[in-house]
Amino acid sequence: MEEFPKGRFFGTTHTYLGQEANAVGVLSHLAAEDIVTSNHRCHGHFLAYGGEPRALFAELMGRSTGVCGGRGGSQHLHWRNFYSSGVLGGMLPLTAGMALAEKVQGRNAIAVAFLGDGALGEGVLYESLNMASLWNAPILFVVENNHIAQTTAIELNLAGDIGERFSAFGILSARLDTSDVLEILSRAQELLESVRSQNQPHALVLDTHRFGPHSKGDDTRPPDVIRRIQQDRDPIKIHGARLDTKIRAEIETQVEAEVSQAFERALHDPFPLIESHEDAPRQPQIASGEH
Ligand SMILES: Cc1ncc(C[n+]2csc(CCOP(=O)(O)OP(=O)(O)O)c2C)c(N)n1
Ligand SMILES: [Mg+2]
Repeated sequence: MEEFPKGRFFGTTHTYLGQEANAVGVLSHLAAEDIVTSNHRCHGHFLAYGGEPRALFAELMGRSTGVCGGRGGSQHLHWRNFYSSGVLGGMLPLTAGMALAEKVQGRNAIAVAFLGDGALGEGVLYESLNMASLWNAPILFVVENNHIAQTTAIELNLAGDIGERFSAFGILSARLDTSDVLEILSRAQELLESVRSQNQPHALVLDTHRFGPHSKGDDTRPPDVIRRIQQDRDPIKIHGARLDTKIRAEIETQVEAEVSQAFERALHDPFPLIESHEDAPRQPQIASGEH
């Protein structure tokens, strides 16, 4: 958010501040062959999946070492079995297809699809739920309900109940209103085990809060509302309070150093060659362990 106005990133950006417990709690249980699909708010999902901070920064900066060789940008990340798209709801039918393909081919992989409350207004979601349920595709749909879609509060755009949208298609759903990563971790574990063992879709609705603006400066919420959620619903504060003060400070120093180093290295990485356009790399060009 501080670097954006300096013109260092191309395109746009959507931070995951305030929602970190969701991706960490859910993705901690995944195996390497499992599939993750994500949306415009994908940076946090990508990092929780195990993506390299330097590759993410480099992608934002359009560098050849980026997640997609600098050509995808902030919203379009593909690495290993992680896929994101900025088209709201656009990944959901693809997730149904990918999960079904894994099942038909007799592999044990499952899929996790992240979507926001705003995507509940996309018709393609309901076609995807219908197919996923009918064909028993092993997917956990994770709705990150931060109660706002861009600048529109949920009260202004959502009729009815979120869980009932899933039960209408015969999909079981659970709902959690928490920013505590441990609560999400244990609930997600149960649901993912059930998706895997029963080979059918489930949903997890997480009531959460977005700390930053939708994108870069577009926040219409009153400052006192933002202050209150930052005070009460910060996953880092909630989980950090469990740690010994000294250990926490050490972890924070180490993480801050890793992030600044990743940023600096990306800043000095090369732009892709025009000639490489036909043959754009699909994997980060950073050797493992070098971050
Ligand atoms: C098909 C489509 N329509 C509109 C947009 C513009 N857009 C991007 S994000 C967004 C709101 C998303 O809200 P939500 O799903 O609640 O996710 P959040 O940003 O709150 O995480 C909109 C309307 C888009 N990217 N794609
Ligand atoms: Mg939202």
